[in-house]
Amino acid sequence: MTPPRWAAHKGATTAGRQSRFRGVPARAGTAFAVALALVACGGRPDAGASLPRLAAAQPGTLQHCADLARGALPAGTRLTRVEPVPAGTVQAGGAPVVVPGHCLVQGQLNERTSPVDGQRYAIGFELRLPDAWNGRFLHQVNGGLDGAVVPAMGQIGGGAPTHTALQQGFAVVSSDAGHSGAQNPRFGLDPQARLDYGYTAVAQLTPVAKQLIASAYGRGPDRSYIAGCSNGGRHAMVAAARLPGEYDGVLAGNPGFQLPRAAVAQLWGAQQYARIATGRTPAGLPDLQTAVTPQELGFVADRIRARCDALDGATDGIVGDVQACQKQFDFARDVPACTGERNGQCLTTAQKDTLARVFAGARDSRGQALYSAFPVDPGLSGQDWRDWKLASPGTRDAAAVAFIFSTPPLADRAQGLPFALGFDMDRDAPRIAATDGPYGTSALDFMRPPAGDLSALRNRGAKMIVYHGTGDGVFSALDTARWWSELDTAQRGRAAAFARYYPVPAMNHCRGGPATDQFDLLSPLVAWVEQGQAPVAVTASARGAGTPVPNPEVPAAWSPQRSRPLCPFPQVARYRGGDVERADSFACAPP
Ligand SMILES: [Ca+2]
Repeated sequence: MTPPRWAAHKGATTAGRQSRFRGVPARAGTAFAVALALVACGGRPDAGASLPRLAAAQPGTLQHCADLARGALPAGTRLTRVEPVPAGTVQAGGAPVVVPGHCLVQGQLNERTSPVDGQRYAIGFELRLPDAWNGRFLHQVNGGLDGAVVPAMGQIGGGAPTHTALQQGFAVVSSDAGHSGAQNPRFGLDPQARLDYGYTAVAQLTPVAKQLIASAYGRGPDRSYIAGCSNGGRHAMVAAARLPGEYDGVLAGNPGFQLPRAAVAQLWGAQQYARIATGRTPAGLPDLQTAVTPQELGFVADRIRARCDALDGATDGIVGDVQACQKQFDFARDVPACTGERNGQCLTTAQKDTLARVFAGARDSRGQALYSAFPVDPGLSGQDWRDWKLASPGTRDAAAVAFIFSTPPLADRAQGLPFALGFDMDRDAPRIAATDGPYGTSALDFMRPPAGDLSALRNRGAKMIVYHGTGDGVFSALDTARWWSELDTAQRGRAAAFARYYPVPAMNHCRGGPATDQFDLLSPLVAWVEQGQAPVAVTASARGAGTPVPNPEVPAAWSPQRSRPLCPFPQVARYRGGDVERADSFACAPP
């Protein structure tokens, strides 16, 4: 097979990169202030003091829009739409979004016909270039199986971000990662489309977007960022490892950085829940929705709170010390077993065993871990958690494993829930690490960040923020904590100098759950990269009743806009007295 095409781009952009990324030493005074802040919060005083500081982005003004299509375009690029958009409100994803005046550019990159499946493929993209530019570029990386050019608004963050990156003046690009939605999941039959989804679409679009930005503003971006959640968080983590020279700031939310493993674990989970399902689907298969009811999961969440809520110093409905809770809670001991009929206030022994097994993590018949354990967390009462555990395995995960992650693809098997329930954890799971014929790269290799300690990213002065809802039903926050701890070990205890991980207690997959899920981690990332201000506590708010985009899972007992500090792992938000609804009554403290 041909080598990944991004390799050619890498060499081609190196020369230009030297002049763009001007590292300047951090001023002594600021470094001292950062050190003080870190000491105050239990960090290391030397963290980051010796790393270069990248120059702050400077504003610019849009010089070209409609005429971009008539200028010289990057190789392999065809623009399909270029037009100015006046300031106002536009529909994006079925919802109104306020936008500044900007230039909308849509196009196709690397249009081709697959020699394997005969389908037409391209990397479809959209670039939104604000008239008043802050000098920054944001690559908005998207979720799921990709396949849609999500409007390039830069809606980055947890639930309902208050202001988009486009509104802040970023030039934003978004793509479908190399295939259309109609090609989901069958694009996995084409080896190049697999690679594009894994990492080559981001790698190839990055220099194209920068070149178009340079044409539009008369200069390229001063600073470049990449941000996304879920599979988008994975894209961001992969870019940190594979493209350390391209992005100055990386924001990865609920990252599926081991997506093939997590998807296999989803199928394994379906098999566990199938054993305790009491109902049948119309097709006669186990109805996973009957394995455990929402009321029963709410009851388990209450039992987790009973053991773990107070560990952070406040009995406030939030388990802030998620790590400590893992040692405190025991399904067998802490969840009452039903003595009669299921009534929502007990679990059967089989249900308790199943939940304990699912939280402990998927294993093959020899006991080898297939993925990660999951943190016990009251976020399991969220609808999103339930959807991932009980609905997704027979749809999204089965399709992804069959067509995209298995080598060769398992296209001839019965698909959907039968595929999930029939997937053999000993014989089939190793297919995610296999290569065969035209499929010369395994799913683990094209989906995961390559192994390494990210020193190339660190040494340039780039920064990375990762966040993860601890009530995520599909990607485990424990796996992300493990990732950060291993990075910290590889960096001799100094990973916090350039990479920080923020767990979001009880938040589900990217948003939702009984959580404070509204936050802005992009602004702290920019301040860290460009001003040397290392982030510590970052305030998150609940979206209770009456807020602009309410989250119905915010408990009625909470203030609708309850706030909490998010703390860099392994620190924990501990109560220090005062109004329990306010973030400033809590402080980030060592575990
Ligand atoms: Ca608490």
